[in-house]
This record gives sequence, structure tokens and C-alpha cells, in this order.
Amino acid sequence: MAKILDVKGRRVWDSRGRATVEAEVVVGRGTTALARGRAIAPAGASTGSGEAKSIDVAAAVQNVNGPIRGALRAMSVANQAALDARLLELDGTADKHRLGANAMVAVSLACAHADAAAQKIPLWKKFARDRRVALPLPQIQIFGGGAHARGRVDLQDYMVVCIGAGSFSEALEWTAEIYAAAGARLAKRGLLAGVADEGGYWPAFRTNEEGLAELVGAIADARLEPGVDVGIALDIAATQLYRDGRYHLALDKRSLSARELHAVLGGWVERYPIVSIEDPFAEHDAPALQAFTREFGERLQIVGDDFFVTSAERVRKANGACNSVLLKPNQVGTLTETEACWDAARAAGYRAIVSARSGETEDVSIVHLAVGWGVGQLKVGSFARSERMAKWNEGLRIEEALGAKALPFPAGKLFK
Ligand code: 2PG
Ligand code: MG
Repeated sequence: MAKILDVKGRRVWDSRGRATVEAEVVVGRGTTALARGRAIAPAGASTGSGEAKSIDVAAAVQNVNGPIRGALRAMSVANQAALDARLLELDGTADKHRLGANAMVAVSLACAHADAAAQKIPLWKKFARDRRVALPLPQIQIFGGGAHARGRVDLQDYMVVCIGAGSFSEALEWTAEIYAAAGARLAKRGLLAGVADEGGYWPAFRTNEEGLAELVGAIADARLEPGVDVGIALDIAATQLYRDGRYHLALDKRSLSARELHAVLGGWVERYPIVSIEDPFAEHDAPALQAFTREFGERLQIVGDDFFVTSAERVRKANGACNSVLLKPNQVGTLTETEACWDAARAAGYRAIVSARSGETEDVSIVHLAVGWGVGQLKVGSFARSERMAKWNEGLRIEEALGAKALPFPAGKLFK
């Protein structure tokens, strides 16, 4: 059994040019190094108030090089639960502000990488153990708004889900066509103004609904059938829109009660092929989420992001709010807690989606989590910029490695 010989932290830079934490874990037998693993903490912009707290990067790096290194050295790298428990004990706070969620998630993931490397297996296989696995169905952003495009439109993510695709690679091929078509449509109307934080087009729309119409147009331009081949997924990120008891759609010059927003979203669901809506109401607005799920839960995937913040306990207490959970390891701090949230979701009959953050890097760990845990869906932003493409491309490599051993691609099963 390989033991941890060394843990090192360093400051690196993310896709927004902001500092973040990288951790590197060296494992071996005796004093002989056998393998190493590396991981980088991502960072959100539209963060839920219940998220584990990331701290100043210099302090987080010091924590990795000091107390975390001291605590984990000589531990077996194969026992992720024990490693994560040690991190939690060392931190000792409810919101992880002592060690920093950024330090903890980088170390937790780097340990998993090091263990897989020591066993000479790919990371997804470590998580899958002997289970057969499938590639996840991607949610891919075409237009980015909200906190990722300075509020140019109010909705944060306009995404496509290739519900008719027969494979992960086909879903990416279709998305490439749609992304190109959406860009061409904007260019033609003189509305192409660059890309938002996750690589989706920065939308110069006049209304929020125009984004939905443009997305349907782009799907059709790509010679795909909206609602049959490709569905729409939205992240409203509604916590960002909530002030003084109302939801503010600045672009539409409207300020709505929860009931009015419910009706607006319901109208969109009637008029557009929407299959999934994330955070349709603010993180504290459980009654609105419950009412929305009661009315639309049979026909829609309703995803809690800020609402659940990858907390197993919050999922257990959902009481009919949402029917799906976004899983973001850095929202909670460790791999073990992320997996516990996935377990809680399954136990509640909820689906889950492994998700990247708006601030990302070349780190592709989350693709391996989605495959290995059998989560079924993956959200990593758009179809541009290498911090996003690195993850889609990693999925292609895993698809190739699995070949005929893979379980069927879950697209049809999830949304038909
Ligand atoms: C989200 C994520 C990714 P952020 O809200 O789901 O789109 O954004 O990382 O800024 O929280
Ligand atoms: Mg979200």
C-alpha cells in the first residue's frame, strides 16, 4: 500500500487570470517515490452563501505546505475517506475557513490522482471500482450571462443538452455545429461581442427570452431538431437576481415576485424545448422551489446549485424542492463529502450533474468523477477556451479507452 511521502502546494493561475491553489502529492513505499498526483482548485463567481469558504491563496498554499503536509504524511493514499476525515479534523470549522476549501479540495483531489497513478489505473477506474460505467451526457453553454458577463443578460447559462445523441462524441459533434451556428447568427446581426467567462457568447440580446429563441434558431441552423435531438438547459442563478424580496430581470426592466417568476418560467417551458432549469429561485427560497417542482417536476429536471451547495444534509432536507443536484467538489471541500452528496441524491431519487466552476484550469478531475461515480451528466461551460475543451477532450479519451465495455450513453434514458 503506497503511503504519502510529501505534499506540496503552489500558486498557479486560473482561466480568469486569478490566482488559485495547486496541490501535488508524492506517494511511495519506504522512502522511494513511486507516483505523484496533482490537482488545482477552481473558483466560482456566482457562489452560494452555504459554500465552503476559499481563503487567500497565499495562506491556502502555506496551509498545504505546513499543517496539511504534516498531517497527511505517512498516511495510506488508498484510503480517501481517512485522508478527507483528517483534513476535516485539522480544519475543525463548519465552513472550512481555517485550511480553506481551495487548499482542501486541491489536496483531496491530488491524493486521488496519486493513488490512481500508484495503482497504474486511470482516475475514473479508481472511482468506478468494478462497476461498469458510461460517459456522461453534457450540458454545454452557448450563451453566457449573469455574473459571468457583467449581467449583460440576467440568465447565467443558456445551454444545450443533446438528448438524441447516441454517444458522448456525437453530443460534442452536434454541439460544435450549434456553437458555430449560434456565432454565425450573432455575427450576421452585428451582435457578436466576444465570449463570457465560460466561453459561451457574450450576448447582446434585447430581452432574456431572445436568448431562447436564438438558441432554438441555432439548433435548427445546425440541422438538428429542437426538442428531439437537442433540448435546452438553463441556469437562472436566481440568487443573483434577488433583492428586497423580488427577482429583478434588469434586461426586461421587470421586478417579479416569486409567483410571477414562476409564471414567466412556466411560459418559457411552454414555448421552448426546455428540459432542465437550475436555480430557478434564490438559495433561501425553498417554498418557491418546492412549488415550482410540484408543478414542473414531472416534465423538467430542476437542479439545485446554490440551494444544495453539494451538501448531503441539504439534499436530505430538500422536502420536495428540486429533483436534481449539482455536484461541485470545491463547494464542499473534499471528495468524500462530494460523494456523500451524490449518495444522498440517489437515495432521494434525485439525479445529479457533476459541474465545473466559472473559474477553471487545465484540471480535468471532474470528468473522471462523473464517469467513475456513474453520475450521468456533466456541465463544464461552453465549447471554447481550453480550460473547457480540456475536459470535453478528456471525456473523448475515456470514451475511446472504454470502447465496447461502456454502458449505453444515458442521453435517451434521461430525457425521453
Ligand atoms: C454555476 C457555475 C457554473 P459559478 O452557477 O453553476 O456555471 O458558476 O462557478 O460562477 O458558480
Ligand atoms: Mg449554477
